[in-house]
Amino acid sequence: MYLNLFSTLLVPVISLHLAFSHSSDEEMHQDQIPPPVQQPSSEVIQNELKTFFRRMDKNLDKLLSAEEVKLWMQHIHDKIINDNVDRQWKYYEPEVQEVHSWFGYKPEKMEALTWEKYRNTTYPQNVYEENENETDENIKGLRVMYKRAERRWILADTNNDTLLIKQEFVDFIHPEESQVDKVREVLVLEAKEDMDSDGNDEVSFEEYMTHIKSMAHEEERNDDEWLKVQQNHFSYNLDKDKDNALNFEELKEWLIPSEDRHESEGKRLISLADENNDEKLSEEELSKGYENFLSLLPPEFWEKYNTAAEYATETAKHDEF
Ligand SMILES: *[C@@H]1O[C@H](CO)[C@@H](O)[C@H](O)[C@H]1NC(C)=O
Ligand SMILES: *[C@@H]1O[C@H](CO)[C@@H](O)[C@H](O)[C@H]1NC(C)=O
Ligand SMILES: *[C@@H]1O[C@H](CO)[C@@H](O)[C@H](O)[C@H]1NC(C)=O
Ligand SMILES: [Ca+2]
Ligand SMILES: [Ca+2]
Ligand SMILES: [Ca+2]
Repeated sequence: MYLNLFSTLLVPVISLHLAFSHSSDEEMHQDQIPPPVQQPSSEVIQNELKTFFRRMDKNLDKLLSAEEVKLWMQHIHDKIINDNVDRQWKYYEPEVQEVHSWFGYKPEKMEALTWEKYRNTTYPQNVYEENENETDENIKGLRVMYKRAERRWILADTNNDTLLIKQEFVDFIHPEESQVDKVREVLVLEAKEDMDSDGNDEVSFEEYMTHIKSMAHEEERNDDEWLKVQQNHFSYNLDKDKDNALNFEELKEWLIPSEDRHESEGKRLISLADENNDEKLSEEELSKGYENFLSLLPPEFWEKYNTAAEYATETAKHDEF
């Protein structure tokens, strides 16, 4: 459940997918997101990790503590979020206009984005101009996303002026980062809508398994051991009141854990490679267990490889014609 590293970087900058790249589905299944098409070699990764080891090791004791790993993960995470918001904000070309700030009485000149411009730029016209007789399944699917976007927009628009300034746009794109409980909860609503197929406002065990299987790889779906792990996770960790269904609160605790995810993830990462059990990582331990630490590498590192992969895909596409 750590950051959405690969999916954030893999998809083209300007796509619906990216605008919703923190949709609950991906939040839940990040470990199943495929790595970049063009994988860097293990030597390259190990070297890169060594460089960052020195930057992570704040107190220069040549060991990484859980706290140091946590701070680094926060740093990488913030960078990914900020880069993503910057890119999208630029793409939508917000216009400078007079905006009422929260504190001042006078309007300020600021960049702001209107819903109409966002909508027109993101969706085809037949998505937002309702036609009750629409038969195209693709359009129907986009309408669901459109409605969600509308709901997010209203929640993110803190001063209710229908415009989003950049600060509000962060909540729109990344509700999970919001300081506002109501904004974060929109992810729970979206997940519930995805999974609750009988519409009784809860996610039953069957609905949960159907969803988890639909997100999994073929081999996993047919692996009894894997199924057992998912079932146990539901029963022992998620379904707190043991009524065999997930209510809103249970879904919320799953999707937006109240504990500091960087902190628990830092401890977990260390435990994966801590051979001498001192609860710290040496450079050697990091290097040996490098496969566990891909998420510690910054976005620029992966971008290099994705750009190459995208180029290859583009070239292949052109070759078809
Ligand atoms: C958005 O598209 C509609 C047509 O669907 C058009 O009438 C309107 O002027 C457009 N607005 C902007 C801001 O582009
Ligand atoms: C949708 O279909 C109904 C019945 O076929 C028809 O009466 C109605 O005018 C149609 N609506 C639109 C917007 O095309
Ligand atoms: C905006 O609207 C919401 C919901 O109607 C309300 O709770 C909130 O206080 C409003 N905020 C401002 C700044 O008017
Ligand atoms: Ca606003
Ligand atoms: Ca249900
Ligand atoms: Ca329950």
